[in-house]
Amino acid sequence: LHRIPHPPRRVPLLGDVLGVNVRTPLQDSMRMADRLGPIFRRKAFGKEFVFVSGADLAADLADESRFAKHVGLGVANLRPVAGDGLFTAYNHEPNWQLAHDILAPGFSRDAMAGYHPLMLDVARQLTARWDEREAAGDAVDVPGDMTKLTLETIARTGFGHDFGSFERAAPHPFVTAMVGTLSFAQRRNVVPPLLGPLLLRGADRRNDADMAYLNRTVDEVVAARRAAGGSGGGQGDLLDRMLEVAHPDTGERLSAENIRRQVITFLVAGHETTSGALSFALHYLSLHPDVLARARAEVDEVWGADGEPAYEQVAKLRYLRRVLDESLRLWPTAPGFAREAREDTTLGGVHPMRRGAWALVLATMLHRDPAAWGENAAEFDPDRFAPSAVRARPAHVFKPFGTGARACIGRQFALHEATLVLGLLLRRYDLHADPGYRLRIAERLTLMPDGLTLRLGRRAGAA
Ligand code: MNH
Repeated sequence: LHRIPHPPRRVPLLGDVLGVNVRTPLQDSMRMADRLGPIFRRKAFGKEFVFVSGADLAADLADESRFAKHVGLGVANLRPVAGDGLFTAYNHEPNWQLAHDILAPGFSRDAMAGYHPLMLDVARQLTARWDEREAAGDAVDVPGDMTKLTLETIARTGFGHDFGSFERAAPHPFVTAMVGTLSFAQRRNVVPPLLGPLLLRGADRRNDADMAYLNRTVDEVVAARRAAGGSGGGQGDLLDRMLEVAHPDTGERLSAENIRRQVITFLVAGHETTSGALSFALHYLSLHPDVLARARAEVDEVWGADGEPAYEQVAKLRYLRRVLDESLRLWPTAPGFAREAREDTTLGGVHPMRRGAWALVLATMLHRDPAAWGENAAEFDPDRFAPSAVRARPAHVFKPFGTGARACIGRQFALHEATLVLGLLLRRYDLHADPGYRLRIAERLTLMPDGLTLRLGRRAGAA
């Protein structure tokens, strides 16, 4: 460890707490990475945490033969909510492989094509709302509306459930409870374990109430499906798979308790990060009229000026996909992931790691490493994702969806949904940024552009 730099002034017992803000642990770490380089450590309450932000070291951590996902920090703090659900399961827990094998076909091409009409329905609820806003001359609350959209999308495609988000002025209580548990899990990282009971007492009680609300909500969704005896759609959604499908080799099924964990996992993991990705993309589009014009010209060309896009027409929006990738590069909405050594090994040929030792990859900084992205890495430029530019870069430098066997299972789902929605919005509206807005990042394990609003114009003649 002594080879790894750390901040200069350390406080006895507490560690590297100087200049640390409990609301922005990630942005604090980003500043430390700027000062301390591609690998550094932070000490908190007697424990050392190693952060990796350099492209070479992150690429080494992507070696699946020597490293695996580590369930630590924020992810570990979510265990009380998500238990051994896919996202929070330890690698050795049998329910990970079982659930992975049962649910993976729910993200196949065929499955996605089946979700497409439902995604369109939800997107049309959004444009109906935005039409009203536009007509009234009101700005739209971008993260708020994107969260409505993505929550409805995962709830309806995955679970046949309608939260009625667009019929409400305030966020659905499920969202409030979820944000509460995510923020609580983040805060537990920055509060000393011994003081936790004292400092978090009120918050603890609120968190218990939030978790109880989440459990109650998913129990109702599952009970409704059991009572209906399956979705009856023939297609089979994620919930049908959880309830009815046995493992192809072992014949084993998910337990009722594990299904509860999976439903919470998918309702949360399936919308929060996509909402942020859409919000950041809209922010950058509103600031880059040239990029917006090019993306919109592509939509007009591939989709035409009206009519609903078919499933296959979404992936054809190549340039719009680059806009999304570039937004996820600058602000990967799941901003980091942890990797542990499977055996004693040496990271990057320099740093010895014992079996089980782990490091957190700061995706936000990996995505800005000048060695991989050039000196202008902080600038928004979707052409970085043109095929020739991608080929010219080393592997493993773009990781918004994590890496290896435990990478995001919902990646295609998120990309399809986000590209579809951005295409529909660009075709229909002009986007006007608030000239006074400066990007602020809200952290609650995931990232969101805080307070982002846009004014809309209706584009003549476009659906
Ligand atoms: Mn998703 C894992 C990012 C959308 C469901 N997701 C991960 C990981 C990252 C991630 C990073 C790996 C975390 C780790 O290594 O500890 N996910 C995203 C982003 C988006 C996203 C940036 C949107 C943009 N995720 C989605 C969607 C779903 C989903 C949509 C579901 C419909 N994600 C998951 C699940 C896992 C996961 C489930 C855990 C997979 C596993 O460990 O097997």
